[in-house]
Amino acid sequence: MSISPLSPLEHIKTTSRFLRGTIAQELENPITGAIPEADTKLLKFHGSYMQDDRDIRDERRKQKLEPAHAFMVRARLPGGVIPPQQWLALDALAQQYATRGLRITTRQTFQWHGILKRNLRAFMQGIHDARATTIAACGDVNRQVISSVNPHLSSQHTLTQEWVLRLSNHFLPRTTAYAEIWLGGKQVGEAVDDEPIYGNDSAYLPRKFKIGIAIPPTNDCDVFANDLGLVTIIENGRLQGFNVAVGGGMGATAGDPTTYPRLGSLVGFVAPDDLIAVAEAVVTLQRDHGDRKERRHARLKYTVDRLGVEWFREQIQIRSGRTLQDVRPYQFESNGDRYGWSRGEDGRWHLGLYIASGRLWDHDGSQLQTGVREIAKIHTGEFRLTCNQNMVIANVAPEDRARIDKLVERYGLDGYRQQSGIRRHHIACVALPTCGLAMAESERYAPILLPKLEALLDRHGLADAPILLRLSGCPNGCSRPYLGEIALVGRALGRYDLRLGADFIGERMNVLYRENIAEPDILSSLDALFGDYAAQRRPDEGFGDFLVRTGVIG
Ligand code: SRM
Ligand code: SF4
Repeated sequence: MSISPLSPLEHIKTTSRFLRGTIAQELENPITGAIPEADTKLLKFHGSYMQDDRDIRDERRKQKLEPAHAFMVRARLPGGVIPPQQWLALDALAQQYATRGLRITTRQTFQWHGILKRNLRAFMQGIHDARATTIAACGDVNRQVISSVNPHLSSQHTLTQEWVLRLSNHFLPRTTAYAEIWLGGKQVGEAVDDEPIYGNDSAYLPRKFKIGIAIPPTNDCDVFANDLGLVTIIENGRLQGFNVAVGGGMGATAGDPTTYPRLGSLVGFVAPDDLIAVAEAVVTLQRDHGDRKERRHARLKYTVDRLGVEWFREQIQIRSGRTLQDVRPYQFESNGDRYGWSRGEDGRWHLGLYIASGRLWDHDGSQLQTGVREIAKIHTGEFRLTCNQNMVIANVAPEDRARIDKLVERYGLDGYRQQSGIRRHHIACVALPTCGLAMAESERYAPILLPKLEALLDRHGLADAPILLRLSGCPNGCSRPYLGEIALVGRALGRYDLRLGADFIGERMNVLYRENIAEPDILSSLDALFGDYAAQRRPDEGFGDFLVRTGVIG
Protein backbone atom coordinates (compact mmCIF):
# COMPACT_ATOMS: atom_id res chain seq x y z
CA MET A 1 0.00 0.00 0.00
CA SER A 2 1.46 3.38 -0.94
CA ILE A 3 1.36 6.19 1.57
CA SER A 4 0.15 9.53 0.23
CA PRO A 5 2.92 12.08 0.51
CA LEU A 6 0.38 14.87 0.92
CA SER A 7 -1.19 16.06 4.15
CA PRO A 8 -4.79 14.81 4.68
CA LEU A 9 -6.14 18.31 4.12
CA GLU A 10 -4.69 18.34 0.61
CA HIS A 11 -6.85 15.32 -0.18
CA ILE A 12 -9.94 17.01 1.28
CA LYS A 13 -9.34 20.09 -0.88
CA THR A 14 -8.65 18.29 -4.13
CA THR A 15 -11.72 16.08 -3.79
CA SER A 16 -13.95 18.96 -2.65
CA ARG A 17 -15.08 20.00 -6.14
CA PHE A 18 -13.81 23.52 -5.62
CA LEU A 19 -14.73 23.83 -1.95
CA ARG A 20 -18.19 22.28 -2.05
CA GLY A 21 -17.70 19.06 -0.12
CA THR A 22 -21.00 18.11 1.48
CA ILE A 23 -21.51 21.45 3.26
CA ALA A 24 -24.83 22.21 1.59
CA GLN A 25 -26.33 18.83 2.52
CA GLU A 26 -24.95 18.87 6.06
CA LEU A 27 -26.49 22.27 6.80
CA GLU A 28 -29.86 20.58 6.37
CA ASN A 29 -29.11 17.78 8.83
CA PRO A 30 -31.26 18.51 11.94
CA ILE A 31 -29.85 15.65 14.06
CA THR A 32 -26.67 17.50 15.05
CA GLY A 33 -25.49 21.08 15.53
CA ALA A 34 -22.19 20.08 13.93
CA ILE A 35 -20.96 19.29 10.43
CA PRO A 36 -18.48 16.51 9.54
CA GLU A 37 -14.77 17.10 10.10
CA ALA A 38 -13.88 17.28 6.39
CA ASP A 39 -16.56 19.90 5.81
CA THR A 40 -15.27 21.99 8.73
CA LYS A 41 -11.97 22.30 6.84
CA LEU A 42 -13.73 23.46 3.67
CA LEU A 43 -16.05 25.75 5.59
CA LYS A 44 -13.03 27.89 6.53
CA PHE A 45 -12.64 28.94 2.89
CA HIS A 46 -16.21 30.21 3.14
CA GLY A 47 -15.25 32.31 6.18
CA SER A 48 -16.50 30.20 9.06
CA TYR A 49 -15.11 27.90 11.78
CA MET A 50 -17.04 25.32 13.70
CA GLN A 51 -16.37 25.82 17.41
CA ASP A 52 -17.85 24.74 20.72
CA ASP A 53 -18.29 26.58 24.00
CA ARG A 54 -15.27 25.41 25.98
CA ASP A 55 -16.67 26.78 29.25
CA ILE A 56 -19.28 24.03 29.23
CA ARG A 57 -17.44 21.32 27.30
CA ASP A 58 -16.69 19.11 30.32
CA GLU A 59 -20.16 19.50 31.75
CA ARG A 60 -21.77 18.47 28.48
CA ARG A 61 -19.42 15.52 28.16
CA LYS A 62 -20.46 14.35 31.64
CA GLN A 63 -24.09 14.66 30.60
CA LYS A 64 -23.30 12.69 27.46
CA LEU A 65 -24.39 15.58 25.27
CA GLU A 66 -22.60 16.61 22.11
CA PRO A 67 -20.43 19.72 22.57
CA ALA A 68 -22.31 23.06 22.37
CA HIS A 69 -21.44 23.60 18.72
CA ALA A 70 -21.75 27.00 17.13
CA PHE A 71 -19.98 28.78 14.31
CA MET A 72 -17.62 31.72 14.23
CA VAL A 73 -17.98 33.79 11.07
CA ARG A 74 -15.33 36.20 9.80
CA ALA A 75 -16.04 38.87 7.22
CA ARG A 76 -13.75 40.07 4.51
CA LEU A 77 -13.69 43.87 4.69
CA PRO A 78 -10.54 44.95 2.79
CA GLY A 79 -8.64 47.66 4.64
CA GLY A 80 -11.35 47.60 7.34
CA VAL A 81 -13.44 50.30 5.66
CA ILE A 82 -17.17 50.18 6.52
CA PRO A 83 -19.82 52.71 5.41
CA PRO A 84 -22.45 53.49 8.10
CA GLN A 85 -25.29 51.60 6.34
CA GLN A 86 -23.13 48.53 6.14
CA TRP A 87 -22.19 48.92 9.79
CA LEU A 88 -25.85 48.99 10.75
CA ALA A 89 -26.57 45.85 8.74
CA LEU A 90 -23.59 43.94 10.17
CA ASP A 91 -24.51 45.09 13.67
CA ALA A 92 -28.12 43.94 13.18
CA LEU A 93 -26.83 40.48 12.25
CA ALA A 94 -24.83 40.42 15.47
CA GLN A 95 -27.93 41.30 17.47
CA GLN A 96 -30.06 38.70 15.78
CA TYR A 97 -27.71 35.73 15.56
CA ALA A 98 -24.44 36.14 17.50
CA THR A 99 -23.83 35.60 21.19
CA ARG A 100 -20.97 38.02 21.87
CA GLY A 101 -21.55 41.12 19.79
CA LEU A 102 -19.18 42.32 17.12
CA ARG A 103 -15.49 41.52 17.47
CA ILE A 104 -12.88 43.66 15.70
CA THR A 105 -9.96 41.41 14.81
CA THR A 106 -6.23 42.03 14.54
CA ARG A 107 -6.70 42.04 10.77
CA GLN A 108 -9.20 44.88 10.81
CA THR A 109 -12.37 42.98 10.12
CA PHE A 110 -15.34 41.60 12.11
CA GLN A 111 -15.89 38.21 13.65
CA TRP A 112 -19.19 37.02 15.05
CA HIS A 113 -19.33 34.14 17.53
CA GLY A 114 -22.02 31.67 18.48
CA ILE A 115 -23.97 31.36 15.21
CA LEU A 116 -26.03 28.17 15.30
CA LYS A 117 -25.93 25.83 12.33
CA ARG A 118 -29.58 26.31 11.56
CA ASN A 119 -28.97 30.08 11.22
CA LEU A 120 -25.73 29.95 9.30
CA ARG A 121 -27.21 30.27 5.84
CA ALA A 122 -29.45 33.21 6.81
CA PHE A 123 -26.46 34.83 8.45
CA MET A 124 -24.30 34.52 5.33
CA GLN A 125 -27.11 35.83 3.19
CA GLY A 126 -27.41 38.78 5.56
CA ILE A 127 -23.73 39.55 5.09
CA HIS A 128 -24.18 39.36 1.34
CA ASP A 129 -27.20 41.67 1.54
CA ALA A 130 -25.00 44.11 3.47
CA ARG A 131 -22.72 44.16 0.40
CA ALA A 132 -19.98 42.29 2.22
CA THR A 133 -18.70 38.74 1.96
CA THR A 134 -16.99 36.07 3.98
CA ILE A 135 -15.37 34.15 1.14
CA ALA A 136 -11.66 33.65 1.67
CA ALA A 137 -11.73 35.36 5.06
CA CYS A 138 -10.15 32.10 6.25
CA GLY A 139 -8.70 29.01 4.51
CA ASP A 140 -5.67 28.27 2.33
CA VAL A 141 -6.03 31.34 0.13
CA ASN A 142 -5.12 34.99 0.24
CA ARG A 143 -7.19 36.45 3.05
CA GLN A 144 -8.24 39.91 4.17
CA VAL A 145 -5.76 42.50 2.85
CA ILE A 146 -4.88 44.95 5.62
CA SER A 147 -3.41 48.42 5.60
CA SER A 148 -2.65 51.44 7.75
CA VAL A 149 -5.83 53.23 8.80
CA ASN A 150 -7.09 56.71 8.12
CA PRO A 151 -6.52 56.95 4.37
CA HIS A 152 -8.14 60.35 4.22
CA LEU A 153 -5.22 61.96 6.01
CA SER A 154 -3.69 62.37 2.56
CA SER A 155 -4.49 61.56 -1.02
CA GLN A 156 -1.74 58.91 -0.88
CA HIS A 157 -3.68 57.07 1.80
CA THR A 158 -6.72 57.02 -0.46
CA LEU A 159 -4.60 55.63 -3.26
CA THR A 160 -3.31 52.90 -0.96
CA GLN A 161 -6.86 51.76 -0.25
CA GLU A 162 -7.36 51.39 -4.00
CA TRP A 163 -4.45 48.97 -4.04
CA VAL A 164 -5.87 47.11 -1.06
CA LEU A 165 -9.06 46.55 -3.04
CA ARG A 166 -7.27 45.60 -6.23
CA LEU A 167 -5.10 43.04 -4.46
CA SER A 168 -8.06 41.72 -2.51
CA ASN A 169 -10.20 41.26 -5.63
CA HIS A 170 -7.38 39.86 -7.71
CA PHE A 171 -6.83 36.98 -5.31
CA LEU A 172 -10.46 36.10 -4.63
CA PRO A 173 -11.27 32.47 -5.37
CA ARG A 174 -13.43 32.18 -8.48
CA THR A 175 -15.39 29.08 -7.41
CA THR A 176 -19.15 29.47 -7.53
CA ALA A 177 -19.48 27.13 -4.55
CA TYR A 178 -19.98 30.10 -2.23
CA ALA A 179 -22.97 31.43 -4.14
CA GLU A 180 -24.44 27.96 -4.49
CA ILE A 181 -24.18 27.03 -0.83
CA TRP A 182 -25.03 30.31 0.82
CA LEU A 183 -26.84 32.51 -1.63
CA GLY A 184 -29.35 30.17 -3.22
CA GLY A 185 -27.38 29.60 -6.42
CA LYS A 186 -28.05 26.34 -8.25
CA GLN A 187 -25.96 23.41 -7.01
CA VAL A 188 -24.05 21.88 -9.89
CA GLY A 189 -23.22 18.17 -9.94
CA GLU A 190 -19.73 18.39 -11.32
CA ALA A 191 -17.56 21.42 -10.67
CA VAL A 192 -16.76 23.39 -13.80
CA ASP A 193 -15.05 26.24 -11.99
CA ASP A 194 -11.88 27.86 -13.16
CA GLU A 195 -9.26 28.97 -10.65
CA PRO A 196 -6.64 30.76 -12.75
CA ILE A 197 -4.48 31.66 -9.75
CA TYR A 198 -5.13 28.85 -7.28
CA GLY A 199 -5.10 26.09 -9.91
CA ASN A 200 -7.70 23.82 -11.42
CA ASP A 201 -6.71 20.86 -9.28
CA SER A 202 -8.77 22.52 -6.51
CA ALA A 203 -5.74 22.36 -4.18
CA TYR A 204 -5.62 26.11 -3.55
CA LEU A 205 -2.55 27.21 -1.54
CA PRO A 206 -0.61 24.96 0.84
CA ARG A 207 -1.62 27.22 3.75
CA LYS A 208 -3.16 30.60 4.59
CA PHE A 209 -1.65 33.65 2.89
CA LYS A 210 -1.72 37.25 4.16
CA ILE A 211 -0.97 40.62 2.59
CA GLY A 212 -0.47 43.90 4.47
CA ILE A 213 0.34 47.43 3.34
CA ALA A 214 1.94 49.95 5.71
CA ILE A 215 2.19 53.66 5.14
CA PRO A 216 5.30 55.03 6.90
CA PRO A 217 5.89 56.52 9.37
CA THR A 218 3.28 54.28 11.00
CA ASN A 219 3.53 50.51 11.06
CA ASP A 220 0.16 50.06 12.72
CA CYS A 221 -0.49 46.88 10.71
CA ASP A 222 2.79 45.10 11.58
CA VAL A 223 3.59 44.84 7.91
CA PHE A 224 6.47 42.38 8.40
CA ALA A 225 4.16 39.84 10.03
CA ASN A 226 2.52 39.20 6.64
CA ASP A 227 3.43 36.62 4.01
CA LEU A 228 3.62 39.53 1.61
CA GLY A 229 4.31 42.89 3.23
CA LEU A 230 4.24 46.11 1.23
CA VAL A 231 5.69 49.39 2.45
CA THR A 232 4.38 52.36 0.48
CA ILE A 233 7.01 54.77 -0.76
CA ILE A 234 5.76 58.28 -1.15
CA GLU A 235 8.15 60.85 -2.60
CA ASN A 236 7.35 64.47 -3.36
CA GLY A 237 3.74 63.86 -2.39
CA ARG A 238 3.23 61.02 -4.89
CA LEU A 239 2.94 57.27 -4.50
CA GLN A 240 6.08 55.91 -6.16
CA GLY A 241 5.50 52.27 -5.38
CA PHE A 242 6.09 49.65 -2.73
CA ASN A 243 8.99 47.98 -1.00
CA VAL A 244 8.22 44.26 -1.06
CA ALA A 245 8.85 41.93 1.88
CA VAL A 246 8.20 38.18 1.74
CA GLY A 247 7.95 35.41 4.30
CA GLY A 248 6.54 37.10 7.40
CA GLY A 249 4.43 35.13 9.84
CA MET A 250 3.92 34.80 13.58
CA GLY A 251 2.71 31.27 14.18
CA ALA A 252 4.70 28.67 16.10
CA THR A 253 3.68 25.31 17.51
CA ALA A 254 4.31 24.69 21.22
CA GLY A 255 7.24 22.36 21.74
CA ASP A 256 8.23 22.20 18.06
CA PRO A 257 11.43 24.20 17.46
CA THR A 258 11.16 23.64 13.70
CA THR A 259 8.31 26.17 13.74
CA TYR A 260 8.98 29.82 14.48
CA PRO A 261 7.81 33.40 13.98
CA ARG A 262 9.63 35.27 11.25
CA LEU A 263 9.68 38.82 9.93
CA GLY A 264 9.34 39.33 6.19
CA SER A 265 12.56 39.82 4.17
CA LEU A 266 12.73 42.87 1.95
CA VAL A 267 13.48 41.77 -1.61
CA GLY A 268 13.03 44.94 -3.65
CA PHE A 269 10.87 47.79 -4.80
CA VAL A 270 8.08 47.78 -7.42
CA ALA A 271 6.23 50.59 -9.15
CA PRO A 272 2.43 50.53 -8.72
CA ASP A 273 1.86 49.24 -12.26
CA ASP A 274 3.96 46.16 -11.52
CA LEU A 275 2.48 45.36 -8.14
CA ILE A 276 -0.20 42.88 -9.18
CA ALA A 277 2.21 40.91 -11.37
CA VAL A 278 4.79 40.73 -8.58
CA ALA A 279 2.19 39.80 -5.95
CA GLU A 280 0.83 37.07 -8.21
CA ALA A 281 4.35 35.72 -8.69
CA VAL A 282 4.78 35.50 -4.91
CA VAL A 283 1.42 33.77 -4.44
CA THR A 284 1.95 31.26 -7.24
CA LEU A 285 5.54 30.52 -6.16
CA GLN A 286 4.13 29.60 -2.78
CA ARG A 287 1.36 27.60 -4.50
CA ASP A 288 3.94 25.58 -6.42
CA HIS A 289 6.76 25.31 -3.87
CA GLY A 290 5.05 25.43 -0.47
CA ASP A 291 5.16 22.27 1.64
CA ARG A 292 1.96 20.29 1.06
CA LYS A 293 3.08 17.33 3.16
CA GLU A 294 3.50 18.94 6.57
CA ARG A 295 1.08 21.78 7.35
CA ARG A 296 3.27 22.98 10.19
CA HIS A 297 5.88 23.93 7.60
CA ALA A 298 3.53 25.05 4.86
CA ARG A 299 3.55 28.84 5.32
CA LEU A 300 5.54 30.96 2.88
CA LYS A 301 8.13 31.77 5.57
CA TYR A 302 9.33 28.16 5.55
CA THR A 303 9.35 28.07 1.74
CA VAL A 304 11.51 31.20 1.69
CA ASP A 305 13.89 29.80 4.31
CA ARG A 306 14.10 26.43 2.57
CA LEU A 307 14.80 27.82 -0.89
CA GLY A 308 16.63 31.00 0.13
CA VAL A 309 15.71 34.68 -0.08
CA GLU A 310 17.95 35.23 -3.13
CA TRP A 311 16.41 32.30 -5.01
CA PHE A 312 12.96 33.59 -4.18
CA ARG A 313 13.84 37.10 -5.34
CA GLU A 314 15.13 35.76 -8.66
CA GLN A 315 12.05 33.60 -9.16
CA ILE A 316 9.71 36.52 -8.49
CA GLN A 317 11.42 38.41 -11.31
CA ILE A 318 11.35 35.48 -13.72
CA ARG A 319 7.70 34.68 -13.04
CA SER A 320 6.44 38.24 -13.09
CA GLY A 321 8.65 39.41 -15.96
CA ARG A 322 9.35 42.52 -13.84
CA THR A 323 12.62 43.76 -12.39
CA LEU A 324 12.72 44.31 -8.66
CA GLN A 325 14.53 47.57 -8.03
CA ASP A 326 16.62 48.30 -4.94
CA VAL A 327 14.66 48.73 -1.72
CA ARG A 328 13.87 52.43 -1.24
CA PRO A 329 14.60 54.20 2.08
CA TYR A 330 11.72 54.52 4.54
CA GLN A 331 11.36 55.13 8.26
CA PHE A 332 8.80 53.75 10.69
CA GLU A 333 8.27 55.75 13.86
CA SER A 334 5.43 54.05 15.64
CA ASN A 335 3.12 51.12 16.01
CA GLY A 336 -0.29 51.17 17.68
CA ASP A 337 -3.17 53.53 17.00
CA ARG A 338 -3.70 57.25 17.31
CA TYR A 339 -6.65 58.14 19.52
CA GLY A 340 -8.81 61.22 19.62
CA TRP A 341 -9.54 63.69 16.84
CA SER A 342 -7.15 64.38 13.99
CA ARG A 343 -7.74 66.68 11.03
CA GLY A 344 -7.23 65.43 7.48
CA GLU A 345 -5.58 67.49 4.77
CA ASP A 346 -9.01 68.02 3.19
CA GLY A 347 -10.34 69.59 6.39
CA ARG A 348 -12.45 66.61 7.45
CA TRP A 349 -11.93 64.93 10.81
CA HIS A 350 -11.19 61.44 12.15
CA LEU A 351 -11.82 60.14 15.66
CA GLY A 352 -9.76 57.19 16.87
CA LEU A 353 -11.54 55.13 19.55
CA TYR A 354 -10.11 52.56 21.94
CA ILE A 355 -12.14 49.32 22.01
CA ALA A 356 -10.88 46.87 24.65
CA SER A 357 -9.72 43.76 22.72
CA GLY A 358 -11.99 44.81 19.87
CA ARG A 359 -15.17 43.56 21.57
CA LEU A 360 -18.24 45.67 20.84
CA TRP A 361 -20.78 43.89 22.99
CA ASP A 362 -23.42 45.32 25.29
CA HIS A 363 -22.60 43.24 28.31
CA ASP A 364 -21.86 43.83 32.00
CA GLY A 365 -22.99 47.44 31.76
CA SER A 366 -21.07 48.22 28.55
CA GLN A 367 -23.02 50.03 25.85
CA LEU A 368 -20.30 50.25 23.24
CA GLN A 369 -22.20 48.29 20.61
CA THR A 370 -25.27 50.47 20.99
CA GLY A 371 -23.11 53.58 21.01
CA VAL A 372 -21.48 52.90 17.67
CA ARG A 373 -24.88 51.94 16.25
CA GLU A 374 -26.28 55.32 17.29
CA ILE A 375 -23.30 57.05 15.69
CA ALA A 376 -23.76 55.01 12.51
CA LYS A 377 -27.31 56.36 12.26
CA ILE A 378 -26.06 59.95 11.90
CA HIS A 379 -22.55 59.51 10.48
CA THR A 380 -22.02 60.55 6.86
CA GLY A 381 -18.40 59.42 6.49
CA GLU A 382 -17.25 55.87 7.13
CA PHE A 383 -15.79 53.66 9.86
CA ARG A 384 -12.36 52.13 9.75
CA LEU A 385 -11.27 49.13 11.79
CA THR A 386 -7.64 49.03 12.85
CA CYS A 387 -5.20 46.13 13.07
CA ASN A 388 -4.92 46.79 16.79
CA GLN A 389 -8.61 45.93 17.36
CA ASN A 390 -9.66 49.57 17.58
CA MET A 391 -11.71 51.78 15.26
CA VAL A 392 -11.82 55.19 13.64
CA ILE A 393 -14.91 57.27 12.93
CA ALA A 394 -13.52 58.64 9.70
CA ASN A 395 -14.29 61.49 7.39
CA VAL A 396 -16.41 63.64 9.69
CA ALA A 397 -17.48 67.12 8.58
CA PRO A 398 -16.37 69.82 11.07
CA GLU A 399 -19.99 70.70 11.86
CA ASP A 400 -20.78 67.05 12.82
CA ARG A 401 -18.04 66.71 15.41
CA ALA A 402 -20.05 67.98 18.36
CA ARG A 403 -22.94 65.56 17.72
CA ILE A 404 -20.55 62.65 17.49
CA ASP A 405 -18.69 63.72 20.61
CA LYS A 406 -21.95 63.76 22.51
CA LEU A 407 -22.77 60.17 21.54
CA VAL A 408 -19.21 59.05 22.20
CA GLU A 409 -19.51 60.38 25.73
CA ARG A 410 -23.05 59.14 26.35
CA TYR A 411 -22.19 55.54 25.48
CA GLY A 412 -18.79 55.36 27.18
CA LEU A 413 -16.78 55.31 23.95
CA ASP A 414 -14.53 58.07 25.29
CA GLY A 415 -12.40 55.61 27.30
CA TYR A 416 -9.36 56.58 25.22
CA ARG A 417 -9.14 59.85 27.12
CA GLN A 418 -8.22 58.26 30.44
CA GLN A 419 -6.31 55.18 29.36
CA SER A 420 -2.78 54.43 30.52
CA GLY A 421 -0.02 54.09 27.94
CA ILE A 422 0.07 50.30 28.20
CA ARG A 423 -3.71 49.93 27.91
CA ARG A 424 -3.79 52.10 24.79
CA HIS A 425 -1.20 49.82 23.23
CA HIS A 426 -2.41 46.37 24.17
CA ILE A 427 -3.86 43.64 21.99
CA ALA A 428 -5.37 40.38 23.24
CA CYS A 429 -6.46 37.51 21.02
CA VAL A 430 -9.88 35.89 21.45
CA ALA A 431 -8.77 32.62 23.12
CA LEU A 432 -11.29 31.05 25.56
CA PRO A 433 -14.13 30.20 25.46
CA THR A 434 -14.49 29.97 21.67
CA CYS A 435 -11.02 29.29 20.28
CA GLY A 436 -10.42 25.58 19.94
CA LEU A 437 -6.65 26.05 20.10
CA ALA A 438 -6.45 28.20 23.25
CA MET A 439 -4.20 26.90 26.02
CA ALA A 440 -4.79 29.89 28.32
CA GLU A 441 -7.08 32.90 28.68
CA SER A 442 -6.28 36.05 26.73
CA GLU A 443 -9.17 38.45 25.93
CA ARG A 444 -10.82 37.61 29.26
CA TYR A 445 -7.49 37.89 31.11
CA ALA A 446 -6.65 41.36 29.78
CA PRO A 447 -9.09 43.25 32.06
CA ILE A 448 -7.71 41.34 35.06
CA LEU A 449 -4.05 41.79 34.24
CA LEU A 450 -4.08 45.38 33.00
CA PRO A 451 -5.01 47.06 36.32
CA LYS A 452 -2.22 45.13 38.02
CA LEU A 453 0.32 46.23 35.43
CA GLU A 454 -1.00 49.78 35.61
CA ALA A 455 -0.52 49.80 39.38
CA LEU A 456 3.11 48.76 38.93
CA LEU A 457 3.74 51.29 36.19
CA ASP A 458 2.09 54.03 38.19
CA ARG A 459 4.30 53.27 41.17
CA HIS A 460 7.34 53.84 38.96
CA GLY A 461 5.93 57.01 37.37
CA LEU A 462 5.36 55.22 34.05
CA ALA A 463 1.57 55.50 33.76
CA ASP A 464 1.79 57.19 30.37
CA ALA A 465 4.63 55.10 28.93
CA PRO A 466 3.39 53.73 25.58
CA ILE A 467 4.39 50.08 25.94
CA LEU A 468 3.26 47.50 23.38
CA LEU A 469 1.63 44.64 25.28
CA ARG A 470 0.44 41.56 23.43
CA LEU A 471 -1.49 38.69 25.01
CA SER A 472 -2.03 35.38 23.22
CA GLY A 473 -3.75 32.29 24.48
CA CYS A 474 -1.31 30.01 22.64
CA PRO A 475 1.84 30.26 20.49
CA ASN A 476 -0.11 30.64 17.22
CA GLY A 477 0.35 34.35 17.61
CA CYS A 478 -3.00 35.90 16.63
CA SER A 479 -2.19 39.07 18.62
CA ARG A 480 1.24 39.12 16.90
CA PRO A 481 2.82 38.62 20.34
CA TYR A 482 6.36 38.22 19.01
CA LEU A 483 6.24 41.92 18.14
CA GLY A 484 5.25 43.03 21.66
CA GLU A 485 7.68 44.92 23.86
CA ILE A 486 6.02 42.74 26.50
CA ALA A 487 4.19 39.59 25.46
CA LEU A 488 2.45 36.80 27.31
CA VAL A 489 2.02 33.63 25.29
CA GLY A 490 -0.28 31.05 26.84
CA ARG A 491 1.14 27.64 27.72
CA ALA A 492 -1.57 26.28 30.06
CA LEU A 493 -4.43 27.72 32.10
CA GLY A 494 -2.92 30.55 34.16
CA ARG A 495 0.58 30.04 32.75
CA TYR A 496 2.40 32.03 30.12
CA ASP A 497 5.78 32.51 28.50
CA LEU A 498 6.97 36.03 29.24
CA ARG A 499 8.67 37.47 26.16
CA LEU A 500 10.38 40.85 26.10
CA GLY A 501 12.26 43.30 23.95
CA ALA A 502 10.56 43.92 20.61
CA ASP A 503 10.95 47.46 19.35
CA PHE A 504 8.11 49.96 19.05
CA ILE A 505 7.97 49.91 15.26
CA GLY A 506 7.43 46.27 14.33
CA GLU A 507 10.96 45.67 13.03
CA ARG A 508 12.48 43.56 15.84
CA MET A 509 10.92 40.57 17.53
CA ASN A 510 11.09 39.90 21.25
CA VAL A 511 12.80 36.94 22.93
CA LEU A 512 11.78 34.48 25.61
CA TYR A 513 12.58 35.91 29.05
CA ARG A 514 10.84 33.50 31.46
CA GLU A 515 9.14 30.28 30.42
CA ASN A 516 5.76 28.97 31.55
CA ILE A 517 5.23 31.19 34.61
CA ALA A 518 2.13 32.25 36.55
CA GLU A 519 0.91 35.75 37.38
CA PRO A 520 2.93 36.37 40.59
CA ASP A 521 6.18 35.69 38.70
CA ILE A 522 5.05 37.76 35.74
CA LEU A 523 4.32 40.73 37.96
CA SER A 524 7.48 40.49 40.05
CA SER A 525 9.66 40.15 36.93
CA LEU A 526 8.07 43.20 35.36
CA ASP A 527 8.06 45.23 38.57
CA ALA A 528 11.85 45.01 38.79
CA LEU A 529 12.31 45.84 35.10
CA PHE A 530 9.88 48.78 35.24
CA GLY A 531 11.91 50.15 38.18
CA ASP A 532 15.15 49.98 36.17
CA TYR A 533 13.44 51.47 33.13
CA ALA A 534 12.09 54.42 35.13
CA ALA A 535 15.50 55.13 36.64
CA GLN A 536 17.77 54.59 33.65
CA ARG A 537 15.84 55.17 30.45
CA ARG A 538 17.00 57.73 27.94
CA PRO A 539 14.62 60.42 26.68
CA ASP A 540 12.01 58.83 24.36
CA GLU A 541 13.59 55.39 24.75
CA GLY A 542 11.02 52.60 24.39
CA PHE A 543 10.81 49.80 26.97
CA GLY A 544 11.93 47.17 24.47
CA ASP A 545 14.89 49.22 23.28
CA PHE A 546 15.89 49.88 26.89
CA LEU A 547 15.94 46.17 27.68
CA VAL A 548 18.21 45.52 24.70
CA ARG A 549 20.55 48.46 25.41
CA THR A 550 21.02 47.50 29.03
CA GLY A 551 21.65 43.87 28.17
CA VAL A 552 18.62 42.48 30.03
CA ILE A 553 17.96 40.54 26.89
CA GLY A 554 20.54 39.70 24.26
FE1 SRM B 1 -5.44 33.62 14.18
C1 SRM B 1 -5.98 30.27 14.14
C2 SRM B 1 -8.31 34.14 15.78
C3 SRM B 1 -5.15 36.90 13.52
C4 SRM B 1 -2.12 33.16 13.42
N1 SRM B 1 -6.93 32.41 14.79
C5 SRM B 1 -6.99 31.05 14.64
C6 SRM B 1 -8.37 30.52 15.05
C7 SRM B 1 -9.24 30.51 13.83
C8 SRM B 1 -8.37 29.18 15.80
C9 SRM B 1 -8.55 27.92 15.00
O1 SRM B 1 -7.84 27.69 14.00
O2 SRM B 1 -9.40 27.12 15.40
C10 SRM B 1 -8.78 31.65 16.04
C11 SRM B 1 -10.29 31.84 16.24
C12 SRM B 1 -10.56 32.34 17.63
C13 SRM B 1 -11.97 32.71 17.87
O3 SRM B 1 -12.64 32.04 18.69
O4 SRM B 1 -12.43 33.69 17.29
C14 SRM B 1 -7.99 32.81 15.51
N2 SRM B 1 -6.58 35.20 14.47
C15 SRM B 1 -7.70 35.23 15.24
C16 SRM B 1 -8.17 36.65 15.48
C17 SRM B 1 -9.68 36.79 15.58
C18 SRM B 1 -7.47 37.18 16.74
C19 SRM B 1 -8.04 38.42 17.35
O5 SRM B 1 -8.20 38.37 18.58
O6 SRM B 1 -8.31 39.40 16.68
C20 SRM B 1 -7.53 37.33 14.25
C21 SRM B 1 -8.41 37.29 13.03
C22 SRM B 1 -7.72 37.91 11.87
C23 SRM B 1 -8.58 38.11 10.66
O7 SRM B 1 -9.51 38.91 10.76
O8 SRM B 1 -8.30 37.51 9.62
C24 SRM B 1 -6.32 36.43 14.04
N3 SRM B 1 -3.93 34.82 13.50
C25 SRM B 1 -3.98 36.17 13.41
C26 SRM B 1 -2.68 36.72 13.21
C27 SRM B 1 -2.33 38.21 13.16
C28 SRM B 1 -2.23 38.73 11.76
O9 SRM B 1 -2.52 38.04 10.80
O10 SRM B 1 -1.84 39.89 11.63
C29 SRM B 1 -1.81 35.64 13.19
C30 SRM B 1 -0.27 35.73 13.10
C31 SRM B 1 0.21 36.03 11.73
C32 SRM B 1 0.36 34.78 10.92
O11 SRM B 1 -0.60 34.37 10.29
O12 SRM B 1 1.44 34.18 10.97
C33 SRM B 1 -2.61 34.45 13.37
N4 SRM B 1 -4.26 32.00 13.79
C34 SRM B 1 -2.92 32.03 13.57
C35 SRM B 1 -2.43 30.68 13.50
C36 SRM B 1 -0.96 30.25 13.26
C37 SRM B 1 -0.63 30.20 11.81
C38 SRM B 1 0.72 29.60 11.56
O13 SRM B 1 1.32 29.94 10.54
O14 SRM B 1 1.18 28.77 12.32
C39 SRM B 1 -3.55 29.83 13.70
C40 SRM B 1 -3.56 28.30 13.72
C41 SRM B 1 -3.48 27.69 12.36
O15 SRM B 1 -3.60 28.35 11.33
O16 SRM B 1 -3.31 26.48 12.32
C42 SRM B 1 -4.67 30.70 13.90
FE1 SF4 C 1 -6.69 31.04 19.64
FE2 SF4 C 1 -4.08 30.85 19.96
FE3 SF4 C 1 -5.08 32.49 18.13
FE4 SF4 C 1 -5.35 33.11 20.66
S1 SF4 C 1 -3.36 32.92 19.58
S2 SF4 C 1 -6.97 33.17 19.13
S3 SF4 C 1 -5.59 31.13 21.60
S4 SF4 C 1 -5.23 30.30 18.09
